[in-house]
Amino acid sequence: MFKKIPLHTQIIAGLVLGLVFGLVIIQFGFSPEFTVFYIKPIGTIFINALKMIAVPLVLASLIVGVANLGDISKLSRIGGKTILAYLITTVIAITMGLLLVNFFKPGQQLPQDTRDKLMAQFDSQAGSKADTAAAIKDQGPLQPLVDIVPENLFAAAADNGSMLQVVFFAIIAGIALLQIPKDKAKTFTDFFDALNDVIIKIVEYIMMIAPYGVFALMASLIVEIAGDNPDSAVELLLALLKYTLVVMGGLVLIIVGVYSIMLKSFTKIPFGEFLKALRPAMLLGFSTSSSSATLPVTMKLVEEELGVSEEVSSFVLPLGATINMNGTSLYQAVAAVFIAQALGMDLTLSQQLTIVLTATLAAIGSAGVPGAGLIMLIIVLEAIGVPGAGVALIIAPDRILDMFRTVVNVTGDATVCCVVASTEGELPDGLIRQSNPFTNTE
Ligand code: DAS
Repeated sequence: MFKKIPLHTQIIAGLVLGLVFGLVIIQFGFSPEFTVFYIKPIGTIFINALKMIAVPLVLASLIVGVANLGDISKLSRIGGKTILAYLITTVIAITMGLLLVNFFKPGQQLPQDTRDKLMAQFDSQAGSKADTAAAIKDQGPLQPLVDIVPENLFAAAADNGSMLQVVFFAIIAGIALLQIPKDKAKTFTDFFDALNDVIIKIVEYIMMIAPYGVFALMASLIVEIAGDNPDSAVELLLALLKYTLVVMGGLVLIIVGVYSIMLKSFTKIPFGEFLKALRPAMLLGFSTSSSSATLPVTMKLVEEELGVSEEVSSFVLPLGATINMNGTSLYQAVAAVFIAQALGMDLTLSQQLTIVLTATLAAIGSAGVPGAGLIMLIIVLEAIGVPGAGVALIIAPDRILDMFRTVVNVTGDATVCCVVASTEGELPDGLIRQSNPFTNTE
C-alpha cells in the first residue's frame, strides 16, 4: 500500500508521527511503559539491523572499491589525480565538519541528567569502555595504531568496537587482490561484487522498515528522555535542530566554497553554469538519496552539458559514486562529535584525528544508497569509543540530511570530474554545450 509514496516521504511521516506521539504521551502524563515495552523494540530492531549490515557492507564495498582501481602498477595518471582529488576533498569536508561542530557545540547545552540518561540508554557496556580506555592509556601512545591491526578478523567483526580493524583488513585484502594474477583474483572479486549487491539489496530492505523504526525511536527517545521532566525533551529537540543546521550549513559551504574554488582554479567553467548544467542530477540525488541511482544522469550531463570526454567521465564518476562522498564525510564528522557532546564525552585531539581517518574510510566504504552514511557512522563512533547505538540520537533528521548530503556527494564527483578533464587538456574554453540531454534540442 505504501509502495507509491516515496521512501523519504514515508520516513519523514514516521518521524513527525513519532514526534507527535512522544509529545502527546508526556504532555498528557500517560505512563511510559507502553512506549518502552511495545514501541521502543521496533526502533531497537531497526538500529540492530543497521549495525548488523555495517561489517559485511564495509568488507564488500571496500574490497570491491580498492580492487576496482585496476592493476596497481597500471594506475594511470587519471586514476592518481582522481583518487588524490577525492581524498583531498574528503579530508577538507571532514575538517570543515569538525571545525563547525566544535565551534557551534550543538550537543553541549544538554543538562547532565539528560546526558546520563542518553549514555545509559546507548551504552550498556559503558563501564567496560572506560576500562578499555584506561587500559589503552597504560599501554602508551602507539596503542591506537596497534589496535588497528586485528588479531582475529572474525572476533573483530563480531565485536562492534573493532570496526576500524575490519576496515583495515578490507583495504589490505583489496590491495592484495591487485597483486595476484587477474584470473585468480576474479573469483574472489566476483564473490565480493555479488556480496556487495546482496548487501545493497539488504540495505533496501532495512530502509523499508525505516519509517516504523524512526517512529519508534523518536517516540521512545522523547518519552524516555522526558521521563518526569518534559523540558529535557524540548532541550534535546532543540539540540537536534541545532545539529541539523550545522550539517546543512557545512554542506552549503562545501558547494559554494570548496567546489566553486576548485572549478575556478582548474577549469574555465563558470560556477553558475556548472550548477545549472548539473541541476537534474542534483535534484535526482535529492529525491533518491542515492549517488548510485543518480550516476547515469550525472555521467550524461557531465559529458553532454559540460563537455567532458567519455574516457574521463566513465572512470572518474563511477569511482566517485563508490568512494567519494564529501557530504557524507562532513555529516559523519559533525554527527560523531555531536553524539559525543550529547553524551557528555569530551573528545581528545587524537580521537578527533581518528574521526578524520575513520570518516574518510567510512565515506570510501559507504555505498551510494539511502541510509549508507548512517550505517557507516557506526564505524566512526565505535572507533572513538562512543556507543554505536548513539546513532539513535541523530536518526530523526537523518533521512532529510541524507537527501542534502547526497546532493553534495553527486556535485563533488562532477566537480572532480571536470577538474581532472581540464587538467587532461579537455574543456579548453570552459563549457562545451553539445546538446541538452533531456530535451534533445541542439
Ligand atoms: N545516500 C548516500 C549516497 O547515495 C549518502 C549517505 O547515505 O550519506 O550518497
